[in-house]
Amino acid sequence: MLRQDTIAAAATAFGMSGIGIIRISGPESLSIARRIFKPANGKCAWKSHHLYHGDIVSADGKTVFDEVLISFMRKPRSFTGEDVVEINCHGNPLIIETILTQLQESGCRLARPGEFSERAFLNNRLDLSQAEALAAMIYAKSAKAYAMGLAQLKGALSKEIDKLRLLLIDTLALLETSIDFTEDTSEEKIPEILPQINQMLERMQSLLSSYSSARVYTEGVNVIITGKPNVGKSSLLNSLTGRKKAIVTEIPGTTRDLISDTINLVGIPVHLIDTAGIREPQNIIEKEGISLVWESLVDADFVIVMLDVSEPLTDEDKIILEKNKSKEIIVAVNKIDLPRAWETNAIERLLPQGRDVLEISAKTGAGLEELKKKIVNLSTGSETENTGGAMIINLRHKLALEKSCKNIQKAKEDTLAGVSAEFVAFDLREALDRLDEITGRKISDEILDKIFSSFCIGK
Ligand SMILES: Nc1nc2c(ncn2[C@@H]2O[C@H](COP(=O)(O)OP(=O)(O)O)[C@@H](O)[C@H]2O)c(=O)[nH]1
Ligand SMILES: [Mg+2]
Repeated sequence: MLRQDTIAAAATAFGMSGIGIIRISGPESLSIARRIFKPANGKCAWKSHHLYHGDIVSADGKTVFDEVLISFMRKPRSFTGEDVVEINCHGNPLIIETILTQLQESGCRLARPGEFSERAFLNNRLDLSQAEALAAMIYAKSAKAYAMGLAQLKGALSKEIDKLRLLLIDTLALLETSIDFTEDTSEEKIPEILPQINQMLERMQSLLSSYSSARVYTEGVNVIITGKPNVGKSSLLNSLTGRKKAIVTEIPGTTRDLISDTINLVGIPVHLIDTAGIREPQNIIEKEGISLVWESLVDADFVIVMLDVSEPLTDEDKIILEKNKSKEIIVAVNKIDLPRAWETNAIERLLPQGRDVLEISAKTGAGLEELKKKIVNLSTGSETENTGGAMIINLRHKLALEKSCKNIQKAKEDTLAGVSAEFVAFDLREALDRLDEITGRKISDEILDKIFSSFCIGK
């Protein structure tokens, strides 16, 4: 891959701000910067990692475009590992556009999305999982997701993968000696590799199990609010979010579309989805609305089934409880501010074992704190095992690790079945390749392109 050209892009978001930063990387960074930068005091020593004050000017020096601070970071001590110049200009897209145009006229090419990170990776400044961690941090929607990205950037995952890699290489080495020196395969004796294999499997499985708990913080959980019409589903959505997103009326069947809004509960993005009330539909619109509910239930991490305590229970309530029996549910008995038509023990036998019932009022807010706590508890139910701070927060990593784990599992079965060492070694080598995809030690250009092109420009 030819990487001789010099690239430039805005590193800060498009919009008005105090300052905006333009990043330039490549062998010509400094000479290009010299052409368009006029130091305030007439000269500039361009010492590495120093900040200089001056103007960005046209090539003939006659037009001033902005007053800036500029810095030069000599390779390899820069983000990309190449010569890098950063211009701190004023944060207006018009100014940034103008400076980028000047840079292009002076020999820079506009960077593709993720190209700075890609160069950092190709110059061994970061491994692939760390480059992806940067993206995860930038897109993090909660403090916890951000912290997990940071841990990965600092190498928590890379270290764990490296440990697994060394174990694999040691095991392969053991196997390979037996392959090399045994001529007569009938006498081949597979060395004792099961302890290593078991250790690897154990580490991999706990790493894999971290994914579902990490996902709770990175992507959040989908919580569907369901129940028959008029039990207060839309009111609950509005009370929990503090916004008036869903229309609330006393007319049953008001909500038809799925209405969703996200709240942050102790770092977990909780996507609440209000739905049409479930009953025998009265018209085609309501019918469509109700079929949307059944479809959305498939994607639900869990379900809040709402009941109205001020009205007698009906078959509709029972059907809804019955249909959600196999799911993680929270039963919320609403309208406790009104006189009761039934007592909570009336529904206990309708529920699966161990499900408790929360009493709330979407109107007064009673019980909503307990409801939030319950949502958090259910979301974080599958707590992480101890993986030394390493977590899998990225689907690509999870899939690669799963494949690697499968290969090792196969190697284990073959070992136990007394299959020839060569076959076992083959599986272990496959497992190693999958691990190397995570850190990018061994990965196709095509996959690399795909990963980096999903990053934003200027990263
Ligand atoms: N008193 C009382 N009324 C409620 C409560 N929750 C909802 N309501 C009323 O019940 C009716 C139906 O509420 P809505 O949220 O539209 O129910 P949905 O059809 O399940 O979405 C409205 O008139 C609400 O004001 C509550 O906790 N207490
Ligand atoms: Mg509604």
